[in-house]
Amino acid sequence: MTTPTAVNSGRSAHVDTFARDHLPPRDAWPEFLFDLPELRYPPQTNCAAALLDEAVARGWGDRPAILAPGGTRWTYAELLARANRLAHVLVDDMGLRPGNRVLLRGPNSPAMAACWFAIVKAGGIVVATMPLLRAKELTDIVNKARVTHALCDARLVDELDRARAQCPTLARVALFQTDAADGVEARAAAKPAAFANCDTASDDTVLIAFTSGTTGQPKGTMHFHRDVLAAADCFPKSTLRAVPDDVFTGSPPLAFTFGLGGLLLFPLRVGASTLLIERPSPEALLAAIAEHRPTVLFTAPTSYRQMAGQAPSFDLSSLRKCVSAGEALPAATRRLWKDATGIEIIDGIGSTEMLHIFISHPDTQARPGATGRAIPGYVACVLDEVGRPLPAGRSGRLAVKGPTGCRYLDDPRQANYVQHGWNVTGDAYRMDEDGWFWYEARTDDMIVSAGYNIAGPEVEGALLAHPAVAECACIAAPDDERGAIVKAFVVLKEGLVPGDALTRELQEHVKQSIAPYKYPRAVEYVEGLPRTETGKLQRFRLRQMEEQRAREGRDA
Ligand code: 3UK
Repeated sequence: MTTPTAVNSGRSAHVDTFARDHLPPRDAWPEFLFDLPELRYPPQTNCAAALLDEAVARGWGDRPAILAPGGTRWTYAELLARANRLAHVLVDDMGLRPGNRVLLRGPNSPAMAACWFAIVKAGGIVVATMPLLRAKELTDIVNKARVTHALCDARLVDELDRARAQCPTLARVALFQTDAADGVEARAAAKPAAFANCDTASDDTVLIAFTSGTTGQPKGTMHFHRDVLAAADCFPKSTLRAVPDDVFTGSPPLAFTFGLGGLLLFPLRVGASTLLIERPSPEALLAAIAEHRPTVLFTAPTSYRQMAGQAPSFDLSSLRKCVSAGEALPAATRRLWKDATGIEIIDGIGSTEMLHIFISHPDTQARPGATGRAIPGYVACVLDEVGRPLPAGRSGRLAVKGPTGCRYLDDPRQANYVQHGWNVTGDAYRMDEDGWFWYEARTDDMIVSAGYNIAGPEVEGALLAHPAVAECACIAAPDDERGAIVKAFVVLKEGLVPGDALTRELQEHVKQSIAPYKYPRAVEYVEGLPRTETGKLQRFRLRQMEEQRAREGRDA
């Protein structure tokens, strides 16, 4: 369906119309903003051509594009040739038709990056999955997106094999990172280095990204070729201010749009390079930074916190810019990283629905505890219960609009995320007089105790500033008298022993730092906290555990 007034509508190249047929109805889309002239892409746009072929045409062919520990160093021209050969494998050998969905599965690696571009060049739709997903989760995704093809890292094929019996649409699977004769690399070697890119419309779907970490059926978010370029033309240019000599690195998987943008699209859009690390634990990341000297780092708040402790043993002097997203960045973590490296972290909130970051700040201006302001290209506000914008200072639901936005694949939850043309992220925020946004909590993580609204992350922020606390999570625990109380789950720093005296000290510390009524009335010491593969704290798991305990307590 193309409406004559729609911006950027082109001729679809999709012969397989599944994606177009399962977009939400037009009136359920958010409003899109294309005020910045650089965001008006030609009606026929293939984002892989824009990112790779055009980069080489621009004269960047000999610049480094993809790096990996172990010595891989591909130039833009080499990456282009590899992606082209792989695109031939997909089209000539595997029968890929424009609009088909291709599962892409592997840890961050040069081969994974080349496969991503190959799928896009051939007009396929990338459905990338986190390396740790199991057969059940893969099955749900394959069936929801009616995936027809898969490119899978040979080391991760077992779970995919287990899923296949329940995946009737998935007809063709090929493996990469293998020497096998029927592997992708061997087949690609016999193909030409040139490929005629699929002439996609700027509003053809190019990726379906599944959301991570919450309960319920996974939601697929659909993004167009133009969305990918818009994400790459907003945050990296206006806020990160990346330059061609930058070398990016970090931890988020390419299957998470935070990682796809930060570790692939953004560096290539500005002519920079990216160092892809397969197992980016805090230690591995620190070692890779010391050895390969990247300048831009993308990772999550907990990773910064863990790395800060070990930073003195590594040479991190190459780093210029550090981006944090995925969860709120506690002021204490911002401080630790600055003390360890001298660098002011760039916080940014993004979401799978919005594709990437929409509220952030340059490293030259930071307000500890605040996420930032709407970045150029986006507008944001705080809405009340009925969808009216609230004045500065009032807390409510964060809402945003810009060149990217939420389009769920065939999902009634579209009406939750998109209201009155706004994308409503599910976060409780406050905006100040200067347009800075202050994070409070996920709307469902708000703690209501004796009639007070308490944001768990604020209490966590206070606890994290205590020297004994390594990590913590604050949730609502059922309480007969108050409805709920704030309960803190605390992981202590190595060598420290829990006890009542410490609990009283932590409680006192919170009362001294924020409004006393917010202090955790219960503290439980734990060895670790439940997190998603993308590093997000799963507070709902702790909440469910407490609710279960309360039920058992009543039954006993
Ligand atoms: C939370 C934050 C406070 C917030 C993401 C950057 O995280 C990403 O996508 P998801 O779909 O989750 C979205 C939700 O995560 N969040 C993310 N960043 C922040 N909360 N401060 C932050 N800086 O609840 C949001 O609604 O997994 C992040 C780029 C791409 C992404 N997909």
